[in-house]
Amino acid sequence: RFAQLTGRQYRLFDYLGAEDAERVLVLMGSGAEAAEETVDHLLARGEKVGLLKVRLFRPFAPQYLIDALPPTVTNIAVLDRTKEPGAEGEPLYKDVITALAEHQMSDRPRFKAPPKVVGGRYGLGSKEFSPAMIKGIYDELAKPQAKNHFTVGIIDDVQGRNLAWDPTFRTDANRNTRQCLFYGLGSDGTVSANKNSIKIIGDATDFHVQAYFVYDSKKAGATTVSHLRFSQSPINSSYLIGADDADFIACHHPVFLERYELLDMAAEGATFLLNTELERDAIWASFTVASQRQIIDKNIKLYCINAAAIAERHGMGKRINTIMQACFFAITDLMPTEPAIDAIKQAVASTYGRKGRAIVQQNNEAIDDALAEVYPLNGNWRVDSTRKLRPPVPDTAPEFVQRVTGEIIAGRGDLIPVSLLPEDGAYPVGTAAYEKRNLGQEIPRVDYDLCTHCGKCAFVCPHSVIRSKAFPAELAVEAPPTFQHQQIKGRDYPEGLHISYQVSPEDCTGCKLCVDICPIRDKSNVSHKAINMVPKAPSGPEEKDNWTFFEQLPDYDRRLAKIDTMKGAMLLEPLFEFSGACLGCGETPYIRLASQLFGDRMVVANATGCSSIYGGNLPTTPWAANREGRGPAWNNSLFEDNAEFGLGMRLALDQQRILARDLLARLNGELDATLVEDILNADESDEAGIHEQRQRVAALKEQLAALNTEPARLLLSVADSLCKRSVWIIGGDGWAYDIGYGGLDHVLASGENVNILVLDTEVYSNTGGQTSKATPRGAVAKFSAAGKPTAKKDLARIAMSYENVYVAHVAYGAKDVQTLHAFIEAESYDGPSLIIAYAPCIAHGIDLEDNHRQQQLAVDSGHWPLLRFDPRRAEKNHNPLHLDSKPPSIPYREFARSEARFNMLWRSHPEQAERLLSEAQHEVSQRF
Ligand SMILES: Cc1ncc(C[n+]2csc(CCOP(=O)(O)OP(=O)(O)O)c2C)c(N)n1
Ligand code: SF4
Ligand code: SF4
Repeated sequence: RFAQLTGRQYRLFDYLGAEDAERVLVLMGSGAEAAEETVDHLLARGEKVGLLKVRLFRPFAPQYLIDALPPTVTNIAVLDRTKEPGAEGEPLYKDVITALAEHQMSDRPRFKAPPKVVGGRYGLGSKEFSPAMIKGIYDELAKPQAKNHFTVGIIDDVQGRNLAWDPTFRTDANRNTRQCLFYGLGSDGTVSANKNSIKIIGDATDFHVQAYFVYDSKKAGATTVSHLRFSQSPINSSYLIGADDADFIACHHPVFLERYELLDMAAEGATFLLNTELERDAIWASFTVASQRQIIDKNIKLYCINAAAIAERHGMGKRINTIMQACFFAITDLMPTEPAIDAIKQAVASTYGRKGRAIVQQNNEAIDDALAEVYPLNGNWRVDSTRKLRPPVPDTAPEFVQRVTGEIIAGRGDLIPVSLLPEDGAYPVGTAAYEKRNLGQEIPRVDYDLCTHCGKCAFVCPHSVIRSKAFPAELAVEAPPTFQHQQIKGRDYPEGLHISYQVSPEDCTGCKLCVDICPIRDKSNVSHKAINMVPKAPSGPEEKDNWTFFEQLPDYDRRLAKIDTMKGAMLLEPLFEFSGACLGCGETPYIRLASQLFGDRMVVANATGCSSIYGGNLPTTPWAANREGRGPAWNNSLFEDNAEFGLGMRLALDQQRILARDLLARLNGELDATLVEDILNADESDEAGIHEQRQRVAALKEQLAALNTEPARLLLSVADSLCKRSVWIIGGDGWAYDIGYGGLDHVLASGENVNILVLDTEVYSNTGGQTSKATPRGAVAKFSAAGKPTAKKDLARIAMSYENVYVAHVAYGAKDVQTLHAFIEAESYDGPSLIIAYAPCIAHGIDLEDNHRQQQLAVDSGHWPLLRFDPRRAEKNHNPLHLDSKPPSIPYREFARSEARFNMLWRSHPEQAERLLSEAQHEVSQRF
């Protein structure tokens, strides 16, 4: 019945191939499709090969497997898409070996001689599994002694387990398929437009269609590549489009011409569609030498469009997706243009209809303009460019960054040999600094005539792009001419000490939040502030030089910085920089702040969520080390066990410290007695104390190295634990309120000295905005389409019930100094601390340019009271709870109606929206 309904029928094992096959592949899953395509190709050339697809793995039915194999088989390769550490073979391989061995021992074995079986791994580490690789495996099976326990796709130059294969091998199916590639910029709509195109063509024509979408986990500015295939026959090509294969390539942003040799992917006679703002006669020169050569050699047809101008004209901002989609249909002959355009317009109506007719109208007009304005670019071309690809990382980067990180950034990660990868899995830090994303068209510039050095701009920058440093004026004598600096203001700092607020122009995302927060305006021109956005183009190169100069200036002595003031705290170097979070993300400023205050002693357990993604976004990480090589140690275990993971870090560090102190006492007679005494009684409650202890421990290590006895060596290995470490357990509300809550509660109750930072976006942001117990009543989120009917869980109140937990509720955009003080107090508290931090997110349906305003509204409406609960105050008979925000000054409605997550409900369920709003208002009033 299933077969009748779906046209698909499965046996426990499906055999395909020659009846008298000698070489047979056994595997399961999607890779079997590419294998089928390869077998068809080889059979057509008379090769005696076969393929056994495993349809049911457990329970495993060995007799059916034996029956399905051709009796002529002599060599079998069993492929597993897994690596089972500690086992002598992978699971399917071992099952097949056992089945064959048991069968051979039976009364009537089916095979004259037992077939030789080898096992191999494929497709691990996101590696491709292509017909060329599969052909390589069949070739290996033809050898008298095929390699066992091989890998395919990985360049294993350490154990030499990889098989050789010919990357130019193609199947007949590949030649009979139309293959299209689209390069888009993350969140420009390219992927959704292609999903729609596939649907249109699949519905309207008799083509079989297929699509793969490749992108990394950066939240903004990533490259997306859509691989679309169309064929008159069913498509089994379960792999990406390869070099020289694409019949159509679209480049949706000209920046890709500098990053990738896109035309390496083009087939002979392919079509190339370029979105460019350049005039016709300037376009040819914008290609690299290699691209120009490819265009000529492969007879590539060029089409161009200024989609950005059309989008701008119709008020669509950067959304060029429907424009480029219309061009795709206009210049390819996959289906007649007219019905395709009708279908795109229908999709526009159903996607954007809810947002209003104006948006639908804008898109429709832009589509019509696209059809009128896309043009072929012809010429008597010759190779005359001098352009080359921009190197993915600067040539000043360390060797590892150039040979590994840079290659991954450039999209050549699959070609990195095993020998170049770190043996222990530890990756260098601070690598996001090499990945210049150049997202901002405008960058901020400080007006030093107005600037009061308040530090607020550096405090709010979600990408740690604008920094401040204080330095003796004489160090700036050799500064580039446009480098800005002036005497630092305020009684706390000496004459001759200068300050500079400097932007890294290539890392700025142009989010404008630094300008938004600046409180100082020019009285004669109120639109001019002490910091303003200016176009990057003219000043960019100078600012780059200024940044390079700024970077080499020494950091201000941490012992002298007044870290409880905003200005002082912002003089500390951030050890979390240039993350790939969304532009204007509300989470990252909290993490950056912690890295500034405590980064050189931080140990971080990070729950899975946005913060683990932008925090450990291979190949780069924003977590960095300072000049002395000190920086946060960071790890991500799981979503659900993060609190326990961090507690384990604390307990391990404490055990090491106990051991070190014990050894110190035992070795006292052999070491400088005063030094031992001072180390054991050190006060590390401030930066000066921490600095002194580090110096003492450095001296101790020297003495221990000279001693060279067993206890001395043991103490040397744990001596660093004698210095203060600050354990941070970080994650989102989905982790803290829901999935990791049991662990969180356990850690709060443990009394151990850990700091927990909850980045509360009030939804599961990383996976697209699902409801959590932190979601406020009335908000629409995934799983709460009719508005969340229940109240937000009061995590702060639960934590306060323990009495010995430091608790803070903060919102940096509403009261920055309260946030700063909460972080300092939390870390200084010798017990569990919990900071619940309000973090506006794209999932709130707001423009993150309004991030600070939304935080203010949340606080002013009473939705997000600011508070600090410090058990140390109770010990002095004071109220431990300190409310840092005033009673609500605006109705809850004013906050709710300013965010689409609430507002949507008034459109879909107006009565429900009103009811939930009044319940939420009641809740707030009750709370105060
Ligand atoms: C046990 C488990 N379930 C689900 C997931 C998938 N997952 C990864 S991140 C994430 C959402 C995280 O949300 P939150 O904790 O609120 O952090 P945010 O992304 O908002 O910063 C989910 C559901 C997972 N990794 N592990
Ligand atoms: S515009 Fe945004 S990214 Fe750039 S410096 Fe300002 S706050 Fe930072
Ligand atoms: S928390 Fe929201 S704004 Fe920040 S990176 Fe995640 S999805 Fe983007």
